[in-house]
Amino acid sequence: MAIEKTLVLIKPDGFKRGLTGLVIDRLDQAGLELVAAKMVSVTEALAKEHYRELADKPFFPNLIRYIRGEFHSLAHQQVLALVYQGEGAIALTRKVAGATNPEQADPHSIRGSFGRVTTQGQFENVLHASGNAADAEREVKLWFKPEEIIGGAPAVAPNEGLSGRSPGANGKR
Ligand code: IDP
Ligand code: MG
Repeated sequence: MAIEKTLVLIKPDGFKRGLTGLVIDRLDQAGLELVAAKMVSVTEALAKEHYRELADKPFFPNLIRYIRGEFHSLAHQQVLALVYQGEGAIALTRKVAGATNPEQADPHSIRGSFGRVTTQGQFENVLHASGNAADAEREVKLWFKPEEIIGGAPAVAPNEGLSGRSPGANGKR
C-alpha cells in the first residue's frame, strides 16, 4: 500500500467539547504519523472551497456555518488542521473517524462515540477526514503550504539562520 497524506480538521464541536487530545491520541494509536498542525481561522471563502463538492446540497449553508464555529460560539472561527501520513493513511483515518452520520457510525469510532445529530438535523461529527486520494491531495494543498509540512519543501535549509545569509546585492541588509 502507498504512503499517503490526509487532512484532518478538529471541527468546532470537537474543539469546544475538549476532544482535541482524544482525536490526536486515537490517530497516534492507529500508527499514523503527524506531519503538520496549525490553528486556522476559517474564512467563508476557505470553508466554501473546502466543501465545494457539496455546494448544491440542502445542508450546505449550515455546513459552512458549522465549520466556521457559528453553532459553537467560537469567536475566531478556529479549527485545528492536521496532516497525517502513513501507509493507507486515508482509509485508516476514515476508519478511526467513523461514518459521516454519527448515528450510523461504529460505536467504537470517534464519530460513533462522540458525534451527534442535532434536532435541526445537523451532523456534528467532531472531525473532518479526507474521503479519497483526490480529495486528500486537494485538501492538504488548500490548508497547508509545502514548507509547513514535515518532509515538504523547507523554506530555509536546516541550521541556516539569518546570520548565515549573505548580504543583498547592494551590500545592505
Ligand atoms: P465526510 O465528512 O464523512 O467526508 P461528506 O459527505 O463529505 O462526509 O460531508 C461533509 C460534512 O457535511 C459531513 O462531515 C457533515 O458534517 C455534513 N453532512 C454530510 N451529510 C449531511 C447530511 O445529510 N445532513 C447534515 N449534514 C451532513
Ligand atoms: Mg467528505
